[in-house]
Amino acid sequence: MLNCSILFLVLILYCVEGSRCPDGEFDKWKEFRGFCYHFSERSATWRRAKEACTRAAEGSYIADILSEEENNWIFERLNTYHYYEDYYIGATDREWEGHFVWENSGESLDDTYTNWNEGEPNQHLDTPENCAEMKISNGKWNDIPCDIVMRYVCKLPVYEK
Ligand code: FUC
Ligand code: CA
Repeated sequence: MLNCSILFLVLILYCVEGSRCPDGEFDKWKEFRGFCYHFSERSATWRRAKEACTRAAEGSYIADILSEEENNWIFERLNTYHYYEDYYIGATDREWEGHFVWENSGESLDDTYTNWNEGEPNQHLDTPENCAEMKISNGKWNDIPCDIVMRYVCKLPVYEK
């Protein structure tokens, strides 16, 4: 009987845990290790994307990526959707050229995690490339001009509501 109660509680907890992310405008948010992620249907400049992420849910922001596991999970999700588009992430060096930081925390990428594509960031052809995207081809990052319009990833801590 005790075992049954414990199983029941675990089931309830699982159900509650399974629905901790908000409903998105288009897609539901997906949960991974304590965070909810939203993969936008709409496209926007990096600044608009950042604003859209902030508006999407209380406490959400344009995604930082802090580990290989997180990067792989996001990459897999993007591939699962088969959108075949690159997505903005929350890294920028618009304040200090060459010094990429995460928008939400101000932390330097060099102090957290980086997954730049080979040769990146490269400030391609001297165009200012002050924002970062995840490439759908390999999950690696590229610096690109912030006024390019593309989809974006938002992130929201599960417990911050
Ligand atoms: C590589 C990137 C640039 C741009 C170009 C098409 O050179 O470094 O950011 O995406 O390809
Ligand atoms: Ca680049």
